[in-house]
Amino acid sequence: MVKVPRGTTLVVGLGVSGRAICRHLSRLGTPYRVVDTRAVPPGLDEFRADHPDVEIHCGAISDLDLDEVEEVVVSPGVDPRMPGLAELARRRRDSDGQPLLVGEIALFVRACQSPIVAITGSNAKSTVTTLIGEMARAAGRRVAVGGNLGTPALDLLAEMPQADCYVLELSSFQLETTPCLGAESAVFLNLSEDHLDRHGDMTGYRVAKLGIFRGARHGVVNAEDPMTWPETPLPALDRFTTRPPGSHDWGIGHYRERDWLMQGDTPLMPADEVRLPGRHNQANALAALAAGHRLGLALETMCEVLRRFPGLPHRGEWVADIERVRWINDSKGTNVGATLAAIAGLGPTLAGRLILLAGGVGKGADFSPLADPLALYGREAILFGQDADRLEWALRGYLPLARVEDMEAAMSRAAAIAEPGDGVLLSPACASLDQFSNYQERGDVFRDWVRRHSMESHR
Ligand code: UMA
Ligand code: ADP
Repeated sequence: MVKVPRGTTLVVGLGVSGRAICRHLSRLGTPYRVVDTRAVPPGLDEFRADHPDVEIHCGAISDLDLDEVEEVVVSPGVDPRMPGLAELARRRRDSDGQPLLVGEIALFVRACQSPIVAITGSNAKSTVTTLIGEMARAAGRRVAVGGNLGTPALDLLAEMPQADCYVLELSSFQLETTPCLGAESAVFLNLSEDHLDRHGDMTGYRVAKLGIFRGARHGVVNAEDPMTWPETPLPALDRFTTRPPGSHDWGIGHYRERDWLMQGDTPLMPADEVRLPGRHNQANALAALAAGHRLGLALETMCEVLRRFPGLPHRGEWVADIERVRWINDSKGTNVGATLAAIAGLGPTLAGRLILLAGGVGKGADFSPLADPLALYGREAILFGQDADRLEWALRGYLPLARVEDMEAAMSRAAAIAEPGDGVLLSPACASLDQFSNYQERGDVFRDWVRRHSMESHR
């Protein structure tokens, strides 16, 4: 057994977050070692070259003697219930009684001097995080944006130590290892099935997400989704809905013969002037407004951002219209809730029918909620990847299905069967890791293929 000496911190994982944790500890001058359960973690040689003095153990955590370890800081992709960690996760430090095992966000909270706006939910985290960041920037604030999206949280502290506020997208994995976040505003957008392979069931998943409210001074929750509501009262709470709002809520009401975003009975802007398409994105806009309002950002400035923000790549991204067939890249649709929103957003706008490209790693989800909307709008679902069988069982009898080897074959088939007025939607309801490095790569492959196909059709 390799002993981790007294006073030494153990970093678990050498991925994007793990390397950011190491950089942070190096800056603090905290002695640390690294373990990664993979035989060859990505970027190992580069890390060794940059940190020649840091000891790295590749292999089982149970190979280490951690009796005297100072603190264990786990990467988000590492399950704190895994063998070797589960027992540590129950222990407290002798020095201050704090949990012995924490995640990167606990270190962030310890070091951060400015207000934190935190955003979680099963879907729309990145969109709302980016919107709030853009709103704060437009209002002249020095704002740093990152977390589960973009720059790892701990690197933000080094890049922008004097930020007026930090806007962080946080996953359930990050929240479950954060003892007290203490956010100025904590936004919980929605909850639908995801990551059940890690959290066991919806209760475990929700409990992890509720960690966003620990120590929060203000919350923003979805009035239509009680799963997002905190279990214990917060000092202040805002609610958003896509229905006419209650007196203090943010919602959508009828005014001058149009739908408007409203705060209580005050109309803010016509809903169809929000540049992001679909009702789900209007909900996202309202959540961002509520959090921005808490920060004291002017409503007018925030509405201007909503009028111009074009959305992020891979989230309902329009790629091309080819011979009157619309191709949409929603590769970030990695769970059933996101794919439902994409179908509900695109389906009613098409003159023809929708062709869905789906499949990959299902993470234990139930795919049956996709059946009815696909029966309503779908021409065919083209299925590929590890959980194609499970998708097929859930959808059989509701619309025509095709099974193909991979996404490229799915795109060829979609091009062959699409009729003018149809839409081809890549919204896989699954993670990509069986056939791609990540959802970005999957979306890039889709986008490149569609652009090539578009050029060929113009020749
Ligand atoms: N792994 C091991 N052994 C280890 C360490 C990691 O097998 O010792 C595996 C994990 O099980 C996982 C993979 O390596 O399959 C990556 O895990 P990681 O914790 O090293 O991941 P990072 O590279 O640090 O990236 C993480 C987030 N990934 C996860 O939570 C899985 C990134 O979110 C995030 O952008 C990054 O930190 C910066 O904070 C990605 C993600 O998919 C986009 N997040 C999930 C989601 O959005 O649904 C939660
Ligand atoms: P996250 O960071 O939570 O994954 P993103 O903003 O990246 O969120 O969007 C992820 C997926 O969720 C995309 O496929 C997007 O089209 C879809 N989506 C966006 N807003 C909503 C919403 N309010 N409800 C459900 N799905 C949504």
